[in-house]
Amino acid sequence: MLFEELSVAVQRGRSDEVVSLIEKGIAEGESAQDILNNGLLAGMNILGEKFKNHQAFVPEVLVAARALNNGTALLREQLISEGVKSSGTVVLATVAGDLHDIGKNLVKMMLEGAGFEVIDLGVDINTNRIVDAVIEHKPDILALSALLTTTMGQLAIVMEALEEAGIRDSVKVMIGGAPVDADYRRKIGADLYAADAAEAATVAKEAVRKEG
Ligand code: B1M
Repeated sequence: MLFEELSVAVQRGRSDEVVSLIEKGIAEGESAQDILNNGLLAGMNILGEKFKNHQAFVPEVLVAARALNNGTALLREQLISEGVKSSGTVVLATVAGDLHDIGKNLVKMMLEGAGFEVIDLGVDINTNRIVDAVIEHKPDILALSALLTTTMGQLAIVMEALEEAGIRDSVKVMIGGAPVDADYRRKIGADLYAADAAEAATVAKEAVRKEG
């Protein structure tokens, strides 16, 4: 019932309601993962289907995304509470031309939960800035998100730019986002792929452990 109410509140973009339902869920002992998956993301998936079928439009999706981000911010402490000491450094970005940040933000939380220090460059980040950030921060992992079929090609462009800058071998590149898969990772020569935020944390930890 609570999850259903949360899902509806997300779809309607009611931030205040989302926040109070999450507080209620936490008080009733629901786990942060269940609140996220069965309430917040379930609601966004329903709206996403409507968006696809032209039954919902950009302004509604934007308001829902804001409500969802407010909700995940509230769950943040709980989602990362199992965190351990620093596992390494990650530079994280959504690629150029792509404004989607909900998935990236979840990946950030899960990586922090796994003990990584995350430098989040934000959304719509051009290749030069990404390369500069790798040079500046020397991360163990460069994590890149792409949500559109029209922006996934940017991942390949970043790979080429890392090569050209002579820093390709200094960093493991992890990619993710709805249109991306393990085959695409192989195609562009990235090191790691994860299907969701929880897997991103597991894969990143494993990669750093092997390296160390
Ligand atoms: Co956009 N959009 N959108 N949108 N939007 C999608 C992605 C779309 C699938 C909707 C649809 O048609 N069904 C479609 C893409 C189609 C395609 O390319 N094949 C689409 C489109 C077309 C567009 C526009 C072009 C619409 C338009 O203007 N005509 C436009 C593009 C804007 C741009 O980026 N330049 C656009 C705009 C927007 C909004 C701004 C309105 C809003 C974004 C707001 C925001 O992010 N702050 C929005 C939203 C919210 C969506 C949907 C509804 C939801 C996306 C989302 O946040 N999902 C989406 C439909 C859908 O997915 N159901 C859609 C929840 C999130 C947790 O999942 O991001 O997949 P996701 O992240 C997952 C995994 O992918 C993975 O882990 C995450 C958590 O488990 N993951 C990684 C993500 N990054 C990872 C990185 C990793 C590892 C895993 O390692 C580094």
